Amino acid sequence: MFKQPSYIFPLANIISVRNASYLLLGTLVIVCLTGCKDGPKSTAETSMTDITEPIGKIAFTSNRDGNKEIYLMAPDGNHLQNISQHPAMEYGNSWSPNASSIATYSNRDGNTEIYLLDLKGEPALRLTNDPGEDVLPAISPDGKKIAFMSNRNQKSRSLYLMKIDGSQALALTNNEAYEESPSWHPSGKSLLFTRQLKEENDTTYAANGEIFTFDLSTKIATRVSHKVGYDSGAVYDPKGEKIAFYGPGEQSFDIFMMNPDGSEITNITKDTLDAYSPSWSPDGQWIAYTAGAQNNYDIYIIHLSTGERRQLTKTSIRNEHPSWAPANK
Ligand SMILES: [Ca+2]
Ligand SMILES: [Ca+2]
Ligand SMILES: [Ca+2]
Repeated sequence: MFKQPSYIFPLANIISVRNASYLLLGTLVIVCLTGCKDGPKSTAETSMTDITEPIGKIAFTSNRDGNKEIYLMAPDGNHLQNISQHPAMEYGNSWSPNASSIATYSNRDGNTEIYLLDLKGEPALRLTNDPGEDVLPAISPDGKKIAFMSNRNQKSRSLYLMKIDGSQALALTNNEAYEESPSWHPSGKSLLFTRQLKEENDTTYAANGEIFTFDLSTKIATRVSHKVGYDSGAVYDPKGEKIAFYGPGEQSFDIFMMNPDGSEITNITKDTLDAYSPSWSPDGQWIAYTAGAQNNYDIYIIHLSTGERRQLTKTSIRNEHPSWAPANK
C-alpha cells in the first residue's frame, strides 16, 4: 500500500485558488507522485539498516609485548599497529581532532610526563617537564589545548590545562580530593572529570567517585552524578547530549549512560565482567570499552540501540583505555 504523503492536502488547496505558478508546482508534485515509484521498503531492506557498521580506528593500551604500549586497530580488531614502541610505560590516549597525533603519558624520562605521539613516525614530543606525576591527557576539540591531571601542586591529583605545545600550564582545581579522568564537552567550553568524595566514616580504598563538570568561563566545578560507589571515566557523546561513564552495577562494574544533568542513569552492559573506560564512536552509535577480570582485560564495542556486543581483542593480558578516532579518520 502506498501511504498518501501529507502534502497532498495542501496541494488540493493550492489548485482551488487557480494560481498559475502554484499550478505548475502542483503539476511537478503530481508527476513525482505517479513517477517516483519508490514504494515501501521490503522487510529485508529495513532490517539491514538496524546496525551501522563501525568505522575508523580505535587506539588502546596493551602490555602484550611485555610493557605498556599504545596500539591502533580497526573496529573489527584487525590491522593492529604499535605506535609507541618504547620499553617504558605508555598509557592512555587522546586523539588530536585531525587524527595526526595521539597524546599519552609515559615514564620514559623518569616520572610521568605527557607526550604527543606522531602517527606519521616523527619522534615523540615531550610536553610536560615537572617532577610531579603528569597523566591522562585529553586534547581539546579544537586541538589547541590539553587537559590533564597532575599532583605537581603537592596535593592529590588535580585538573590542569595547558596549550598543545605544553606551555602555560595552569591548575583548574586545587584541593585535597583525588581527581582523574578529564574529557571535553564537544563545544570545548567545559570538561568532565571525576572527584573522589571521601566520607569521614568511609575506610574503603576506592570510596565514592562522582562525575563533575568544570566550566572554563566561570571556573566553577559542579557535581553531576549522585550514585553509590566509584563512578568515573565520563565522556560526552559527539553531540553533547548524553554522558557515558563506568561505575559499580549489580554484579560488577558496568558502563552507564546519563543525561548531562545527571538524570536517567541506565546500565548498558549489565553483566558479570568488570567494564571500564567508555569511548564513543564518531557517529554516536557504538561505545568501545574495556572489560574483564583479574588482569585479563579486552576491548569490546557495544551497539547502543540493539545491544549487540563484539569482542575486538582476545588475549590473556591487559587491553584497556580504548579511544575511538575522530570522524572519517
Ligand atoms: Ca612502552
Ligand atoms: Ca612530570
Ligand atoms: Ca558515585
